[in-house]
Amino acid sequence: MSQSYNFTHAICRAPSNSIVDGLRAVDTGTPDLDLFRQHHAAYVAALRATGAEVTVLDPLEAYPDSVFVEDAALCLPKGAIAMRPGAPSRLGEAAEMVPHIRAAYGEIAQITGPGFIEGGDILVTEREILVGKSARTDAAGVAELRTIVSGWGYVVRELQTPPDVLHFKTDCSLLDEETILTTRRLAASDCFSDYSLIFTADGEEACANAIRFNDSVIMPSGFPRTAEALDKAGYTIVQIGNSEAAKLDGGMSCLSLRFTPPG
Ligand code: CIR
Repeated sequence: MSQSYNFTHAICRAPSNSIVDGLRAVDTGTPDLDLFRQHHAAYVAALRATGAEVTVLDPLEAYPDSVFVEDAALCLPKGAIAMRPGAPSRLGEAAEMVPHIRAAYGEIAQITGPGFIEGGDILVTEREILVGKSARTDAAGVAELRTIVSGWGYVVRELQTPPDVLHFKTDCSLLDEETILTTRRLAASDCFSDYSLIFTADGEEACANAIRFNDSVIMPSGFPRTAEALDKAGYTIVQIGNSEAAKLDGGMSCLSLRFTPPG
């Protein structure tokens, strides 16, 4: 069974009223909180439909972006690590996540700095952990992660997130042991030369952030040509509305921590 996309558990966090103040690269309008909640509920339902146990944490008003739980922690089969988000307004989200990952894992590790690293920059495949440096993740953050996880037997490969792309996984997703969904601009750096690739359709780059979760590939709705390509390739596609999270540069991976607790 593949450890990189088969999971028994997930942690999500309900969107807070303060989400309207969430970070965004370009202002394309204020997220509609009711619609955000509907999309979030559909997302949680899609995770649960695969048989996983999904915990939905209470909203955190002090952290407008805290619905994007992926950035606060990394959960691996052999251990969990609290991240150190590079966005100052998000730094405290890691400490908020600590008790929840500790409840699942017992002992956990923590990135203590001085570097920064966010979960959105980390793609875990069956054989390695790819980390893209970005405006949120620096070399010192990657180095500290490497020190922690190499003790658990994982290999870290440091890469570069393309300029003006928020996170490494904004532009790619794992589909199975050998296959990655990616934009052409990210793949152009040859970072995936050892993998089979499926490219997002031209003009549909915004759906590169999907997740393989058990038997489902959960992707944002509104990207029909990429959805068709994934369907033809044999994946079971579940499409979820993402218009409101997208206003805050969020997508499918950001909304959950996915893991199988050890033992
Ligand atoms: C941020 O800028 O941090 C949030 N508005 C969006 C975070 C998206 N997270 C992710 O891609 N892992």
